[in-house]
Amino acid sequence: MNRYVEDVIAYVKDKYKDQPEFVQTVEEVYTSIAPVIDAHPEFERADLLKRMVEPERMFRFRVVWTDDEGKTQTNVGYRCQFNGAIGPYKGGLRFRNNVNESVIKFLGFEQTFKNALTGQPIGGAKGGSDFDPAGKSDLEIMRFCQSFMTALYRYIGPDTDVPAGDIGVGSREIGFLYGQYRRLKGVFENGVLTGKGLSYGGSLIRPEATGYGAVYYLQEVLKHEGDNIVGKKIAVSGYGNVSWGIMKKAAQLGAKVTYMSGSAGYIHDPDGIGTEEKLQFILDLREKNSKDLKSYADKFGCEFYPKQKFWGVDDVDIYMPAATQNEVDLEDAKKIVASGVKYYLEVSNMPTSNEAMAYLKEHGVIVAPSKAVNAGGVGVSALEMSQNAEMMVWTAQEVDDLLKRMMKEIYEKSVDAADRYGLGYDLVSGANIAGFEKVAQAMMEQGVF
Ligand code: 2IT
Repeated sequence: MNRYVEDVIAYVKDKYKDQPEFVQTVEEVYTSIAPVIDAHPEFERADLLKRMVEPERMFRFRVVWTDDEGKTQTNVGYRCQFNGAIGPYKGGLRFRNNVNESVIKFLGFEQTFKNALTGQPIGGAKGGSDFDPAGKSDLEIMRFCQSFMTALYRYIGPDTDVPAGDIGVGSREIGFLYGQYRRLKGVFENGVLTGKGLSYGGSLIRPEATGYGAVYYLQEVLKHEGDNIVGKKIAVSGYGNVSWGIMKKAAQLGAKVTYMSGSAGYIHDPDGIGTEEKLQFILDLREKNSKDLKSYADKFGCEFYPKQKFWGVDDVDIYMPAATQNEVDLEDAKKIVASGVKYYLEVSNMPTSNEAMAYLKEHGVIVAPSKAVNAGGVGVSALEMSQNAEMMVWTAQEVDDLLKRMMKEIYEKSVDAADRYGLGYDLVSGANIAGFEKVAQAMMEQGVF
C-alpha cells in the first residue's frame, strides 16, 4: 500500500488509540483511497490525509436538565464540525447512552464523504449526547432538548451548520430543538435543522428518505446482476425509522422484509412486514422507545427468537443491517457466507467490522457500503434546506423523483470511481474514492489550513 497512507493510518492508530470507532473508519476509508494517493503525489505534499482526520472544530458541552421527580440530571453534549470544504456542516444528532467522542468523530468522518457523494453542497458534521431517550417522558425530553440547544445554538445556523436526527432523535426531538433555537435567536430561521415537522418547514419524504433511498440503491445493484426486486426476501436489523422506510418501499415494489431484529432478539414473519397495520405497529414501538419486539410476534402470530441475531439464516435473498455500528463481526460474516445469501447492503453507519467486510468481499458476497446506501437521508435533508431557503414546498412526487435520481447517481459514481482505478466492480472502494475526490479537490483549491 501507499507509504503515506500507511503512515497516516499508523499515526491515527497511535494518537487516537482510545477512540476505536474513529480508528476503524479512518482505516477503512484510507485503505480504500490509497490508489488515489498513488496517483496524486501533491496530496501528500499538502498533507491532505492528516488534515482530513482532524475535525475543523469540535464542541463538547454540559447539558443539565430536570427530571420529572425534580432531580437534576447531567449529560454531555457534542457537536463535531468535521469538514466544511464543500458546504455548510451537515449531519445528525444522536442521543444514546453509548455516545462518546469516538462515536461522534467516526460518524462525522463518515458523514463528510457520504455528503460529498450525494452531489449536494454539504460538509460533514455529527453531534449528540450520552442522554438516552428510552423511558423518558415527553416533558423530560423537551427539557433535555431545550438545554442541549441552549448550549449549541450559537455555533449553528442555516449557512453554518445544520443538524438533523439520528438514533434517538426524531421529529419530536427536532421540534423541541427548533422551538428553543427560535426562542433564543428571535428569528424564524428554519433552515437551521432538517427533519422538521411539515407545519414549520419539513420536507415531504424526509422521514422515508433513508429507507426508500436504500431500496432504490438496492434496485441498481440487482439490475447490475440482471435481477430485480420483485419477490425478493430481505432480512433487516433494527426497527427504527430507517428499517420502517425499507419495509414500506420493499412492500410497494413487491418484495418483503421477513426478518427484523432488536437488541432483545429477532422475529421471523414469513408473510413480510409490509401491511399498513404492521408498519404502524413498528412506528408505535419506536414512538414508545419500546425494546419489546416480542409484542409484534404475539400480535401477528409469528416467531420471536430471544437474545439471538439472525445472521446466517438462508431463506432470504438480501441482508440489510440497519440498526447501528458494529452489528456484524467476523463470526457473523462467516455465517452470512455459509448461508449462501448473495447480497449484503449496509444501511446503518459502519455496521460491519473491517475484518467482516473483508471476509464478505473475499468470499464473493455482493456488498455495498452504508455511506452510499443510506445517503438518501442526508440528501433529502439538503433538499429540505433548499426548500427552506427558497420558501417553497415541493410535492412528495418531486422529492421522491430527486431522491431516486440521487441514488442512481451515487451508485453510478461509485461504479465509475472503482473502475477508473482498476478495482473492478467494487461499490465499497468506489464510494470512498468518489466522496474523497470531491472533498480533496475542494480542500486543495481553498489553500492550506
Ligand atoms: O447518518 C446520517 O446521514 C443522518 N443521520 C442524517 C443526517 C442529516 O443531516 O439528515
